[in-house]
Amino acid sequence: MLSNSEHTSFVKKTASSLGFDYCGIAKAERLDEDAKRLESWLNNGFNGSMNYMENYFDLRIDPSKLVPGAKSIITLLLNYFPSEKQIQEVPQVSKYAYGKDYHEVIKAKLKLFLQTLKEKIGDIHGRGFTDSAPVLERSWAVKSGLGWVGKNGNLITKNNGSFFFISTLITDLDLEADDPFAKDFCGSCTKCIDNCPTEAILADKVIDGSKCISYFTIELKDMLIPEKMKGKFENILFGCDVCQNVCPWNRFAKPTNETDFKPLPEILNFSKSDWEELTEESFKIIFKNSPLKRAKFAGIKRNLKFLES
Ligand code: B12
Ligand code: SF4
Ligand code: SF4
Repeated sequence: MLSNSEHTSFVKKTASSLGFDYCGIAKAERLDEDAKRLESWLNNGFNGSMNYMENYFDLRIDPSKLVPGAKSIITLLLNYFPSEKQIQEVPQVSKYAYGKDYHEVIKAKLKLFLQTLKEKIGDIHGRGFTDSAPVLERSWAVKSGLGWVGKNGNLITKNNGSFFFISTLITDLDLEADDPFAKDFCGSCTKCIDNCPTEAILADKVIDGSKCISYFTIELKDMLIPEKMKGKFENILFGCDVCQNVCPWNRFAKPTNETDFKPLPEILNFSKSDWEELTEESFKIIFKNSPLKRAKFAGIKRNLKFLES
């Protein structure tokens, strides 16, 4: 039988062999401090119309409610920083959405991860999540020692910045935990706050989700973008990277090795009129496996219209 430390190094090796850029481990425990932050965020209505954020509060703060007997949270980061970018003059798509939908890409990796652990270690239980369940992913990433939450709300790594997806594997396997990330390297910088086009970044790392361009362009289903936001989006079509683009730590971002995140040629090459002339039929074919399908064709057209008005 292998020791905890041998299990831990096997977990880290498996993470790297599956292409994850970072892997950290935390003891499974209730997130009491985060519960207070989440409660206040919800009480302030910062979730806007994202009603799903109000559901399963208990599960969000207690991993053992998602995996009975949970002992460890494995947090994995996957870099999505692209090697090629859109030119500035066309409607902008957030970098996370350049390639294949990360939910699908990461789900497949997590499945394989768990299978590999079971083959090596035996009858363990676990569930992998990325954005797919009530899990406070950024908080676990800090607790696993991977980085700090910046003033822009994002998890930032000291070596490669913040253009990473986070996923977690909650398991009943006992592993050696990493030290939580205790420092904060934002210092006196306020670039993200100063540059956020809609003043969605508040004090103490709180983001008013209901004012974020990412929310308006992706999450606001079947609704018009409020008039008072007119003229604030510059030429942002889907998602928003402003608070990450201006962050000095993202000077250290390196292009992803994940071939599934290779940018769709249409995203790199579409002109403004290509977006305007896009039909629903072509949208469904081109963006079949893309995060853009979350906004649907109607959402993309609404966003385009909003930029013109
Ligand atoms: C709802 C949501 C949104 C909403 C609301 C944003 C928000 N800040 O809450 C909207 C649609 C606006 C959004 C936008 C974006 N999102 Co989003 N989103 C989520 C989701 C589903 C839930 C987040 C949540 O629980 N919010 C509630 C607030 C209260 O929690 P929180 O932001 O996570 O903050 C916690 C920690 O920061 C912690 N915290 C703060 N300070 C400290 C200090 C310490 C010491 C500790 C331990 C913790 C801590 O306190 C909070 C509560 O615990 C997560 C996936 C997930 N399941 O976690 C992705 C997620 C946070 N989003 C992600 C991304 C990539 C984005 C965008 C960059 C996408 C884009 N380019 O358009 C933007 C960034 C906007 C921003 N500046 O935050 C990534 C973040 C990756 C990273 N490096 O941080 C996640 C983790 C998805 C993923 N699986 O990769 N998102
Ligand atoms: S993603 Fe854009 S709108 Fe949202 S907080 Fe960052 S800069 Fe502001
Ligand atoms: S822009 Fe500055 S303040 Fe904002 S997250 Fe980056 S380092 Fe922190």
